[in-house]
Amino acid sequence: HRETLAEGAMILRGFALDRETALAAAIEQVTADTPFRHMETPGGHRMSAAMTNCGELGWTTDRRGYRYTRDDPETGRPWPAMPTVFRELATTAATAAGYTGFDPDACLINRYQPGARMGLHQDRNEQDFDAPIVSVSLGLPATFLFGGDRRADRPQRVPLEHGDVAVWGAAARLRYHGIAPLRAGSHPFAGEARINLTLRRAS
Ligand code: MD5
Ligand code: FE
Repeated sequence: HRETLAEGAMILRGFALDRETALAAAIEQVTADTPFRHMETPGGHRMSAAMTNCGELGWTTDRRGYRYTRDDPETGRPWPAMPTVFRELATTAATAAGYTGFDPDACLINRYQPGARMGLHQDRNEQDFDAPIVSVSLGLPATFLFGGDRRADRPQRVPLEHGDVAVWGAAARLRYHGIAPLRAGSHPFAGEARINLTLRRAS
């Protein structure tokens, strides 16, 4: 079912569950080719979530800054193609949330192990903010921090579970957000981890 968090922000509970098997195979295929790694922030900190990408563009960070690249900086090879199941799930979810014509060219895959977190931030590295962002939660549950238009706005705590799909567009596209430190546990889909797919139109 569909839950509206705020203007432009919607959670489709369990929306990814009927594609679980295909999603697991696609994640395995991408990460076997292009493994998760802990990237470095411009400030010199190692990110606690491990990341990899697929699609034409991949989000990366290092000492030089945050950006999208066509090639994996670790290997110089293009990021793996975006699996059809990712693209179809993203466009179907966007449509269900009221955004037609979403055509993602970038999928960031985040892996959170117990204790990993993501501090409050905005997603601002994309060319235009008109396209929504679709995120797919898999494996261990997490507490999503849904902030406001300013970093200082106290975030709302929203539980996200395996199979939930969130669509962030319009007025929610630039809200501050993050993930609280992951609690230890085990889930049949991903073992002792949460995996999040973040599908975006970067260019
Ligand atoms: C995650 N990832 O659960 C989240 C899912 C990231 C990131 O935040 O940048 O890798 S995406 C959540 C999101 C995106 C854009 C806007 C809003 C939330 N929002 O308005 O709250 O690993
Ligand atoms: Fe984000």
